[in-house]
Amino acid sequence: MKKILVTGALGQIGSELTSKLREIYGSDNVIGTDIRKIDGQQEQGPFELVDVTDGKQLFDIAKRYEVDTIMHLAALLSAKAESFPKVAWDINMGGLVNALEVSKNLDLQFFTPSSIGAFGPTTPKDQTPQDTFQRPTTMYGVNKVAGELLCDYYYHRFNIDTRGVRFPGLISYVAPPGGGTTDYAVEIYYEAIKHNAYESYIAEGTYMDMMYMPDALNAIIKLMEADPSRLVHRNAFNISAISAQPGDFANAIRKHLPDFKLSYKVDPVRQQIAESWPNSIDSAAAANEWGFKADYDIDRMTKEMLEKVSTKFNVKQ
Ligand code: AKB
Repeated sequence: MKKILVTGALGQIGSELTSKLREIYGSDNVIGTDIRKIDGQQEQGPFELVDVTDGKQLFDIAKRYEVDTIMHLAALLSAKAESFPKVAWDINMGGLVNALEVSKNLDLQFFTPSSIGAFGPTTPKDQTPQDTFQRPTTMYGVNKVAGELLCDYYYHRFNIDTRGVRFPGLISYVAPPGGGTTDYAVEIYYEAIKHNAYESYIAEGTYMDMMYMPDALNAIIKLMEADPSRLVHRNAFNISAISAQPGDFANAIRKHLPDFKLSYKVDPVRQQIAESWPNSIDSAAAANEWGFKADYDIDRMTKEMLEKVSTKFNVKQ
């Protein structure tokens, strides 16, 4: 029986992952932790306040609940990390090494996400291979590459069962992302429902990889349950579903809201980050080693996002 501790459990991935894990493994077997509480969101199962930069606190909670797995999600995203690089280093690297140390000391299975942010301007832009140049130019990217290597290190050096994927921009309607470069692809749906218009901070024609949250959650669970003997790469698997630029979202939205208007007011910081990332990535290694497959393309995701966001705001489409 699995017993899983999730850090960053109230974040964009964490809030949905925690609920899904509770459905699969039972509410009492999933311990949500976060640095904050949000009323009404931590009541569905065990929840503890944990600051991941405090290694002892994380260790004590993991030990008290006798968990066998850590899913470490707590992190600052790319744009926020660019505004506060030293804080990002402390949280992203300090939190990761603490979570890996807890896994080593208690012999836990370990998951943490890397990102398309681990690539940089010298990486091949289209169908970016699994193994390629990684010279990112952002603090977030530096953290992600170092994190990928650190997870490999804990596997080789201490035999910790570390696993991970490189997430593209994740699109969801439950909890908002915060401080990412790909956040526009979530905001566009909220603004489409509220105002039938969106002003994009990412320029027309800037492609990035994206994925709908249900595919991301399925990927985490499938990778964690995969037969270890099949894993050649353990950490940082490329996974991909949708390669899109702002106009592609607008066109998909117009199939449901024909008068939807998209305009642009480019944010130079996030635009520069976006331009340093791939247009699309090749997920063949994930498909071959553990059967990764995405179910949602942009049209299927858009239909569902518009329905769910309308329901959330009680708007009739
Ligand atoms: C971000 O934009 O920072 C994240 C990511 C791609 O890692 N969504």
